[in-house]
Amino acid sequence: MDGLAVAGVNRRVRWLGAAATVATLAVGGCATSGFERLPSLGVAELSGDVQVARIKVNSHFFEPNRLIVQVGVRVRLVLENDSLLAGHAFVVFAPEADLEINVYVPARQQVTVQFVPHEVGEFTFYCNINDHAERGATGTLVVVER
Ligand SMILES: [Cu+2]
Repeated sequence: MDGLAVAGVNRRVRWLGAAATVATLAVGGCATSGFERLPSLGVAELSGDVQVARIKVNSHFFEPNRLIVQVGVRVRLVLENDSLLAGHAFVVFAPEADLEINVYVPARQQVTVQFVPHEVGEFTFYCNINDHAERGATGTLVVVER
């Protein structure tokens, strides 16, 4: 029973990965247009009883800015800040889903945060440093059924 459920998720994950690749190729030429960034998709990877994901934090964006995780499974999220000087934050404020994260990532460092998403849904994440969120440093954590 469990094995079948995991296989189904893996199939969906691969499909999403392929869709993300196509989308990235299609919009490659518009990367510096200054318009709102299109979604880039990340999917947490199950490793034993945790799901592991990585997000790059920047003054203008998160990469990926749409991260899919499974409900009820611990997430180990590695936040990488490649900025030379600017610190960034990764903030989720969704008390209705028992999900509150506020992590500071200093310049040129990476910080790992762990949490368990308890509710299915879509939750905004953003950087609360200066005007980074207004400049595009926002994204969506998508919590899906197992
Ligand atoms: Cu920032």
